[in-house]
Amino acid sequence: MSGIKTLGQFIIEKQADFPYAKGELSRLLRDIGIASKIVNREVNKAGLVDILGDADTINIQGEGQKKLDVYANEQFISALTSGGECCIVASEEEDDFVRIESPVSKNARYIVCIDPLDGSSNIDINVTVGTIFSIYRRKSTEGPATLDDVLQKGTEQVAAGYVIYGSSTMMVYTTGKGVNGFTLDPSIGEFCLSHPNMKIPEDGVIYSINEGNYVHFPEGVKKYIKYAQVEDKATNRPYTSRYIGAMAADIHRSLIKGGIYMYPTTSASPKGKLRLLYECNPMAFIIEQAGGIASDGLNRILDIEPTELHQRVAIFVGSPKMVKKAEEFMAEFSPVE
Ligand code: P6P
Repeated sequence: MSGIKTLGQFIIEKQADFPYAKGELSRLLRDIGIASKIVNREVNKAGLVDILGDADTINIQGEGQKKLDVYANEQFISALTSGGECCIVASEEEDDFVRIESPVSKNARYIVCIDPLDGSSNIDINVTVGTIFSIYRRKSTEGPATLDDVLQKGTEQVAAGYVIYGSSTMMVYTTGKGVNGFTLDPSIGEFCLSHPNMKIPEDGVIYSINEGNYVHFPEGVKKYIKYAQVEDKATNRPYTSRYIGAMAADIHRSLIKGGIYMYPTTSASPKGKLRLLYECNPMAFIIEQAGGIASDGLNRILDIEPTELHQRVAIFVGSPKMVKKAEEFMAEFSPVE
């Protein structure tokens, strides 16, 4: 395999970046990679087996669970359990955090926060979905890990990543030393390095938001959207609007082409819709590592102190120039009292 570098080879190679690493984080990342390949196999044939549609269950978010949501959640928890490096999993699909009790995990030092299948309503229409994960080191040193080990600020993450199941399946992750992207080569069943050292463009011409919520947006967001739509060739406006309905895919596009993804507060989601621990923090870590910005319109996402497991926040994330412009409109028209 001349010139091909697999995810496993890359992880081992980069382990040297962490002089005290004993391979635990490397093993954890590989476990997530394996579960992603299993989920990918089912996502790719979702239309052929009875795994489409609703699981007739509701998650803590009050959202109907798709069968594939439940399946993906089971696969990641199973991989993390057998891998032995994770002591707690906090999942969008679980009401409470899941403490991993297994002989191999008794000395596990890592916490994984995960959205196993983000944007799963896209499955039935064959549109991209994603997995988003965040990895922390447990803070407690004795006894079973607790909720305090999970509720850590985004700046404490040791790694974060996403998988997008789209026209190809990609994993993009960071361990705090840049961002690298891997594309799954089905012919060898390996994620191969395809996007080394990813950097987000400083500016862009694509904005991504669910404009169906327009009437309920903060005034600053409304003003930004109108700014994006005004003709001004000097600043490449009007911008283009793109919205896939899966955060990982919309943010991946911004990472490649430049752009901004926004999910502000709305009447239905007065604190924002997206979850801090397993959607906004990991995506913020990745985008900052690629040279971008992620805030709630005012505060840096990674500095937000979590208070609850499924805490929701507003998010403005992407190319620095675009996010800063949106923040200016928020400061002027929707100042925080
Ligand atoms: P809406 C998917 O449910 C998700 O969490 C993100 O991936 C996505 O960007 C957003 O919510 C879609 O929400 O309200 O626009 O359908």
